[in-house]
Amino acid sequence: MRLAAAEKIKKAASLPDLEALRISYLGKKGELTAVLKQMGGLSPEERPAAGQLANEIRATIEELIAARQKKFKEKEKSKRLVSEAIDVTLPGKSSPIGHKHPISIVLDEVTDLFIGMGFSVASGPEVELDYYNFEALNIPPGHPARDTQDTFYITDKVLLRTQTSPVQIRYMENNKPPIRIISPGRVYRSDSVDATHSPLFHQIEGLVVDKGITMGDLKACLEAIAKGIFGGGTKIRLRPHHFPFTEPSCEVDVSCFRCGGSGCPMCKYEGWIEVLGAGMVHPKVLKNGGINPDEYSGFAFGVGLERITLFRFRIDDMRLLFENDVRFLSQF
Ligand code: 2NM
Repeated sequence: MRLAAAEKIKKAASLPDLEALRISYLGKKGELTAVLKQMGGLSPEERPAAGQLANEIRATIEELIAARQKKFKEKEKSKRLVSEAIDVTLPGKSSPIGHKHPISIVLDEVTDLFIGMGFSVASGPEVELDYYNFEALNIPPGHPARDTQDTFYITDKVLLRTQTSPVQIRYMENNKPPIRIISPGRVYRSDSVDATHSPLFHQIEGLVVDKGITMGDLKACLEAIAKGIFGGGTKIRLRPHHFPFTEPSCEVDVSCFRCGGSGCPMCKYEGWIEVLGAGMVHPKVLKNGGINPDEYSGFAFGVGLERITLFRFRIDDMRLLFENDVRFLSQF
């Protein structure tokens, strides 16, 4: 039996084969187990020798199986080491991390310029009350801006803000002068999409209120900002205009940053490019903000961020800023 078992164990081709052999000899119904069970039939003189032999055979079979098992396991392990090998010198898979959107780049630049001049940043709701968006800003009922053709109304009294000036009314209600804030954010107007319009765009508005603020302060402030954005050689020009919330009001042009003012296709040969609106805050608007117009005066301005971004990066179509095609955005 010992020889037969040794031969079979040598020929076993796998771990399960070995286990089957172990059971066939040493299991409950195994050959050797059967021999041991018959020992009771032997005479007392025969028993010790037979028992010793049986134990030796068991030990031999166990040893042989264990040795084969070890070989199989080693073989399996080296196979696994080969098949699971990792080349740690291969380059890793990189995850692209992207960068700021061009609108955010310009927003952060402009914000930094204002912060450098002592302004802080204020924000407020995009879903706004009619009162803060129009009434408090001295925009009377019937004014074209209030038309449902131009403004997204949610109810009679609730709308998507069309400018960020409501933030400034709210700020005046809650803060005493001196006030120096900018309010950047999304604004909404019922416009069709084209190269220069989008129903959602971004504005930065600014408000300064203190004793003795004049149009001279307005001009100096905006000139510094224009130089910061468009370069140190930039000049500004104020043209009379009308806004309901400022009096007097003006539009502000910057000297063309492409030709320097001599005239080119960029400025349509005018030498100047319109960039923002501004003015001295209307006394009624100050009053609506809880500020006494006999004691205080202020200037305010509003600028469209998309327009500035298009100029800044020489982009010719606003739609590119909203389509978010990575091939386009990755250029900035
Ligand atoms: C503009 C042009 C002129 C403006 C006015 C105010 C407020 F709330 F203080 F009255 N905020 N922003 C303003 C003034 C905005 O945008 C073209």
